[in-house]
Amino acid sequence: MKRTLQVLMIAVLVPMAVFGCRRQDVDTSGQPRAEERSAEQGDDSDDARPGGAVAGNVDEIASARGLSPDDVKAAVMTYNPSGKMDEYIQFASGGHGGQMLVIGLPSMRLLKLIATFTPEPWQGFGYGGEAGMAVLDGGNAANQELRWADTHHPALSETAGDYDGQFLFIGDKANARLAVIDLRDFETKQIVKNPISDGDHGGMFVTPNTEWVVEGGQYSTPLGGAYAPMSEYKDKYRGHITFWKFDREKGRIDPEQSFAMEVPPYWQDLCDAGKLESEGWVFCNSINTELATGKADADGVNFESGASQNDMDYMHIVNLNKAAELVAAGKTTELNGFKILPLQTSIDEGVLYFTPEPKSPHGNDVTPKGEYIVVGGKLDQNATVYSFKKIQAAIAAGNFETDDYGVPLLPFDATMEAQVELGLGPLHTQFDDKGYGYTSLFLDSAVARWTLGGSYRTDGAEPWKLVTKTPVQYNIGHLATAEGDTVSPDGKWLVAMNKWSVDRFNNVGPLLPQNFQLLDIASGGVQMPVIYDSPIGVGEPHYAQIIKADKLKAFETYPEIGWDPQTMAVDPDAPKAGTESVVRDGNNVTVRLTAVRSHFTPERIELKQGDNVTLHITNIETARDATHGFAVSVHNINLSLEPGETETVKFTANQPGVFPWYCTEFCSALHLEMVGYMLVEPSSAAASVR
Ligand code: K7E
Ligand code: CUA
Repeated sequence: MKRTLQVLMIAVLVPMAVFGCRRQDVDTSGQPRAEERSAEQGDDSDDARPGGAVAGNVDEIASARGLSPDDVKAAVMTYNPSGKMDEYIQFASGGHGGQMLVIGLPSMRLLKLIATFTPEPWQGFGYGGEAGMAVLDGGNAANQELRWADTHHPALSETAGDYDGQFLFIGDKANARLAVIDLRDFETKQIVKNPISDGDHGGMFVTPNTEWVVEGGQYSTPLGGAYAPMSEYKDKYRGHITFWKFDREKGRIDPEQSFAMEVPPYWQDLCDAGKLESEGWVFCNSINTELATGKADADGVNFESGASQNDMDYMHIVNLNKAAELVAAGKTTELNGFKILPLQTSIDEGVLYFTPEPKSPHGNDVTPKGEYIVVGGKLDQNATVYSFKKIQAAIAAGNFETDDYGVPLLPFDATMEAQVELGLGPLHTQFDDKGYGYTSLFLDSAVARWTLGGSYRTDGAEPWKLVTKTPVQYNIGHLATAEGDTVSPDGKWLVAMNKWSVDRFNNVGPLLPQNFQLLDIASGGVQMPVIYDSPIGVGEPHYAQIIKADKLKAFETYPEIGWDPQTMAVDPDAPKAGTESVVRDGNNVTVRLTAVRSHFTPERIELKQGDNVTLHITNIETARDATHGFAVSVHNINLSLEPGETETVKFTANQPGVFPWYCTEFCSALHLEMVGYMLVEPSSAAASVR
């Protein structure tokens, strides 16, 4: 009866009051039907497209807007009319926004921002929902609640070296943490804090079957949070490369099975996992092999020059399979309950080698078949290519000296395959399906395309040679090509992730957005034109990966009513329609709520000041996009309940008064009526005055 009345009310009220337009029909949800929605929007059109035909012809419009034929081509290549999906999805770090960006290619439209390390109200992440709070708290340091991150390198899970579309990992450089996102619902499921270090940079990179997620350190400190003065830098400070074990079944990192390698106190930098030929090995570049300790008095040397004295730093070459065997055999020590493979053990057992790399190295990218490693140099003009075979030969021949810590140092000439002169400040390299490498040139503000050698060259072109450069605007860091760091790059699209945008966008004040520029690397012959500029105004992204969209198989709604996204199963305790209740046991009150267009059940919660409240709420909708919010005024509570989802909030009703709660998603015509009241009766007359 109640339901019938509601439907009736909606049918009467909606066309009059809300949409106020003719030919409007409604279904029981209070929404216009899809066919009518598009017809309504295009009143004057004779085609099915919203907005109808474009006035004037293309040439006139282009000329009026001052667009060149190339501009028009670029527009046609990137424009998605309403309803057309993108072919690729880019997962980009959101930099110090602590989030992940999901961007469609080639349209460059921002599809979503995934709340990761930072509370985010739209997704109800970190605003009372127990699951999200637990995820965020999992990333706390010993004595500090952490609520932001500097995200650098996302890593999509891989199967046999190819993205499988299941999971996404992202590292936090500021606090040495790692987050796991499940791509079934694009939600963050786990954050883990490195127990032995508070900083990293060389993560996250996965091994070809995602057994391990690699986190390389950066600014060395005494491990485990110990104290030592900088005068004891050489002896007491250490770097780390941490290997997190991923349990794909559970969709979680297993810290118990994870371990860190102790390495010398150089500043480890980017890592990459070997693949195919080099599978089982990991490579990390490093800086500050000078062991600079900075300027704190007149005699000191600042890091900027102190850590740039040497012509060569050391690539770290790690036999991960061997390291894992040693860990399994118990050859570890423990620090803060975490397994450590001691440096001396790695040296004795042939787990760690170095080879020199020029000149303030950065970037470390394994070629698709795994036989070369490409390293940039921030103060160099070459990309330096190392051969995995040559590295192995040098190891086998015992062709090495040792560094100051006794780590075998393989001679540069013995491991280097080629140096490719590209321009100033080569950083990061990606690949395509035609045997080319693409390297970002920070100082040049350009993207270089160059020929790989060896088995990649079947076209007779000269190997290891610059082919072309495209200027980008400006100061490019990473770049990403479609599946460009997998065993089978697609050879389409390149996104230049530029640090500075300077004059590219309208002035929005002194803090400028970054600039993602889309380059067409597939259809322009030798040239790689920039065809789209996309401002990124939420933090400074570093790396991104681009996956074929059809590999992603995300839920459209949660599979069943009462779904707990944390366990990815139905919560047996989830409120369902007809089981709603408010149950008091002393001063513990359990509230079981449901939400559906356009009401909560129940709509009144009567509490006494001091009650401990546990509130379970289920969105019992099954329709796609029928999300409801749940926000309680001045309690810092806001949930986002996607269709089928169950959430739990716990709080103490300390504050007497009357607190409306309401749905924060405009879910239906009577969304404003989707409200409830929480009444908290004061414990005494005095307490009722605020
Ligand atoms: Cu070059 Cu953190 Cu990968 Cu930035 S790093 S650019
Ligand atoms: Cu539910 Cu608005």
